Amino acid sequence: MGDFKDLDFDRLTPDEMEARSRELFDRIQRRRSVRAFSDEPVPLDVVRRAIHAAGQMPSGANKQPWTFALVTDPEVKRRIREAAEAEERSFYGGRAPEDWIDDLKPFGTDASKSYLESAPALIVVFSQSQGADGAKHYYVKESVGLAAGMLIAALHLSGLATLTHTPSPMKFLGEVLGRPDNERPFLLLPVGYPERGCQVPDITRKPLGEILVEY
Ligand code: IYR
Repeated sequence: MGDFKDLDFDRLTPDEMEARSRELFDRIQRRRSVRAFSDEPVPLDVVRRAIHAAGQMPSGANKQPWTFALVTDPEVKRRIREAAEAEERSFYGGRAPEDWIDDLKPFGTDASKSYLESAPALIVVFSQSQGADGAKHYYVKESVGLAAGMLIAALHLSGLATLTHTPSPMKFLGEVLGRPDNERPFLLLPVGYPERGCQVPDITRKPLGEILVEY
């Protein structure tokens, strides 16, 4: 057995719990994916801290099977945009099944991805199928999904907008960024401020009664 230490845990009063949970919900409820980014620079230490927060998530056997690539270099962003748009052109130009294209209509998306250059930062989340030394990793997708969710929440709560962008296939991201063979692209996250007058699709989330079953 490994070493153990005392748990650091704040026991809140019921009133504090109620107030905190309401505040968090009110803030997180307002998060929306943004596709029109201002090119205004963002405080990169805030972005780095959000990545650090993402890295606090639980993972299979605490292997922490994630790598976060923070891209601000305009030339690297341009290369990512070019490669992503090539994939998206083939997706929208015939590779995607008709019902998928229909499901995307409310979002007004197309193969043009100018936000990959206008957003001041891109974060590429990589999952590690195994350690750099060949060590076994467990529940990799689940672990990286947890970290990605925290990253999005942390950026939102820090005052930054994001988009979860998943060009398919995403293999080019590992190539452009020169990542090692044990890493697979999981998510591409443009980060920045919304463009002035930014519009978002008028969609809603399911009410609690539709997503919760209690026993
Ligand atoms: N990757 C494409 C298509 C796309 C797919 C889903 I599922 C979305 O929720 C949104 C877009 C694109 O980014 O345009």
